[in-house]
Amino acid sequence: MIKLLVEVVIILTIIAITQLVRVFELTSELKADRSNDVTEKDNRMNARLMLTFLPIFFIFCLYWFVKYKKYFLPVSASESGVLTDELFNFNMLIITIVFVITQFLLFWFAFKYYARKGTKAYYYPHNNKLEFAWTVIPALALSVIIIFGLRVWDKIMTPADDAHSVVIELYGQQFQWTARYAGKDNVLGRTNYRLTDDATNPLAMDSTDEKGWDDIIVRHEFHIPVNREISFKFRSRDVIHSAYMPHFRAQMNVVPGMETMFHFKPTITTDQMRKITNNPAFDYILLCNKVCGASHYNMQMNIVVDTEADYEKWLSQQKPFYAAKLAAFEQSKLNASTSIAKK
Ligand SMILES: [Cu+2]
Repeated sequence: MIKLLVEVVIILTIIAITQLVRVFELTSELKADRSNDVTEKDNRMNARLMLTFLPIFFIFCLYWFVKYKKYFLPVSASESGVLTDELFNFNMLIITIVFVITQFLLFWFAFKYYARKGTKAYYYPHNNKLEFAWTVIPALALSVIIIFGLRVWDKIMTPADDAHSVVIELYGQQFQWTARYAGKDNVLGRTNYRLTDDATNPLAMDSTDEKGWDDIIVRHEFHIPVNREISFKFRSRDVIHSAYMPHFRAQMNVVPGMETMFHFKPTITTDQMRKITNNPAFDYILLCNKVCGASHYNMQMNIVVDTEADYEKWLSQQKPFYAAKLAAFEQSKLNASTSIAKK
């Protein structure tokens, strides 16, 4: 009831104010008061202000661009990222040129054509040449952008050659990432979501698949070798996540019920990037870029890009998830071959 009364009061107040303004307008009209009319002097002043704002506006834009440049990403650390950057910069170049021209004209025209006594706006309804120009030029510019974009997309999204890549699965769940390496056979073992068990089988691996016995599960931080193609397979346990590795210009949706993929070749090791960015604490990072729940902001994992030797050393220190099964399997193979040799 109180809510309704408040609403009625608000509406009545608005009506009262409107009526008051109307009364004020009518009385000034009766008194032939012209103090509220826009004069040529006012127009001239506005025009000059427009001209003053023109350089101020461009200086303002430039200032913020330079001020926030430090928040830009450093150079791309992957081969395909360089292509993405080229595409992005090309788009930004076109946008900047159009922005400068249109903003300049906007302020300049407001200054040049302010209303003067005795002048009338020129009625100019149609011009074929102009119509042609502002249809064809943007169409050409868009075609170039789209063709350039499709070519880059094609190069980046062609499926990886898994046989010659390091195969890694990134598993997303609320709210953490887990990496699974394909192990010596470079093939990821089968999974089945029904087997998910946080304590014993967090990635829902199917233990009957031999290919999975050498798979390695890693949390908090994962390593990749420099200058090798890395083929990522993404899987989600619960909702849609998005694997985002900004320094490699890589992002892919991680969708429950289906496998998505992305591949890239890192070109700069973590140590090199620390020198480039002049930041000894720099780390590559994997983030979630889909708002996936309350702790989405904290869903991240460090990535270390190693030299080939460092990577092999790190990998040799990791234990396969089914280490015992693998050992037994290898032992049985060994026994079989020795028994064949004995025969
Ligand atoms: Cu997420």
